[in-house]
Amino acid sequence: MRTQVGIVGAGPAGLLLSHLLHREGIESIIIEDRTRAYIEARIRAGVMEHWVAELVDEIGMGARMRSEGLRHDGIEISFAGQRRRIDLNALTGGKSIMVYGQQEFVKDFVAARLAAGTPIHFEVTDVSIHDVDSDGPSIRFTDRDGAPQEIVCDVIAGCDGFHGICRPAIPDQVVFERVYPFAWLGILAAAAPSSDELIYASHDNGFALHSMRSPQLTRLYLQVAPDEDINEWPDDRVWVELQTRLTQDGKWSLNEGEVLQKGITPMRSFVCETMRHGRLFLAGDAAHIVPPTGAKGMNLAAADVLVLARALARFYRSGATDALDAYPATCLARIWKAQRFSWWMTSMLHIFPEQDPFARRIQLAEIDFTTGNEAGARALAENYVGLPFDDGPVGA
Ligand code: FAS
Ligand code: PHB
Repeated sequence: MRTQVGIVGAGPAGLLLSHLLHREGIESIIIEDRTRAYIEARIRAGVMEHWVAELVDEIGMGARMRSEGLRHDGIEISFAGQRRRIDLNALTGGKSIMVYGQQEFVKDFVAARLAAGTPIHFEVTDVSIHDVDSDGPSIRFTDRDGAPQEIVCDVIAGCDGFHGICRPAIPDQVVFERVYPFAWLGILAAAAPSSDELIYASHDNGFALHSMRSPQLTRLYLQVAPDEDINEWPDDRVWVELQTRLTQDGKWSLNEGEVLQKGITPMRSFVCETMRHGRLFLAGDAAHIVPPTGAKGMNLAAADVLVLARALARFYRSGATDALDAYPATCLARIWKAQRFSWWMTSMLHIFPEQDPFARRIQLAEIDFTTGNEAGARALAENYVGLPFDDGPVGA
């Protein structure tokens, strides 16, 4: 097969990139190692930054998001027996977040790509990439019928996530990593959300988060040990701990319901700054991972592919490679700010092993200042709804 851009991975990064390229008249082919049903059912991110929701509207993909998604103008933080609201809308000149599950985003974009005639090869195996140092790189794989296939293209977009095969193909990577001493146990419950907005809770037992997916579905998370055995957490133990950590102000209780999904996600900060090698460009989780406390993962993937799509459009229009050459630096300016914010939210709200009482008092003081002082609250709000795009490279 021959195309302009070969995309490895049909997650938010790969699907959005293909859609943005299509609008520029640039062809792509997507390969995905899971089934369509699997990727459309996988429960992951829940929060879209303001500009991402606007971008989804601008590219004609906002109908279901606007009718089924939940626009939120604030979030709440629960600590030291109280709950305080961060008025995102007032603090950011009218911006908000959109709560719309990543799996819904994936469903919308898979349908749109297939309807537009973009080939998506699901259930591929034995994927390898070749000649990325040439102007004719290729992707080889076995299709779901067991036939060997090859895509010859101008550019390969590595959108295959943290465990994909594209990043390992890059030599001499410049990598930064921090693994946190805890994980998140997440559940999806058939229960009406107990609050209209998200609640981030910092309790002496650990962090907890109340989120949602619809008026009938609540999404909840608990901080647990990094090597936690999920079998140690039967549903009733999960609910008891969620009630303890989230309703510490004593003025409400959490609606409980059937647990439809339960899983443990490890927490790390990871950046591979070498986001480009020849004609291979990494985007999204293939290049970076953030702890989900700041709700940045999917939003960073969207930012990377918007930069890449614009750079590819410039290249195909004029032959100029300057924007492609600047791709890593342009993305890293945003990536590192999102990493900092995610690290800060995580450090402020989680209980660290062997954390001494002084450190806990400092945490509580930081939450008190952030939620009680306009400057502190605005700093959180601006980062949470999504910073404006800037072009300055980090640490050049
Ligand atoms: P993705 O990992 O979503 O997509 C990569 C795709 O490539 C996958 O479909 C994969 O099957 C495919 N692939 C992998 N290897 C391949 C190969 N060799 N060939 C072909 N295809 C291949 N973010 C938040 O903001 N909030 C959250 O609550 C949150 N929860 C998460 C929970 C889990 C368990 C995980 C793993 C991540 C979570 N994230 C969360 C982060 C997540 O939302 C990512 O940021 C987002 O999926 C990034 O999108 P992509 O870069 O497209 O990567
Ligand atoms: C979610 O709804 O899954 C969610 C929301 C906010 C976060 C992390 C996850 O910070």
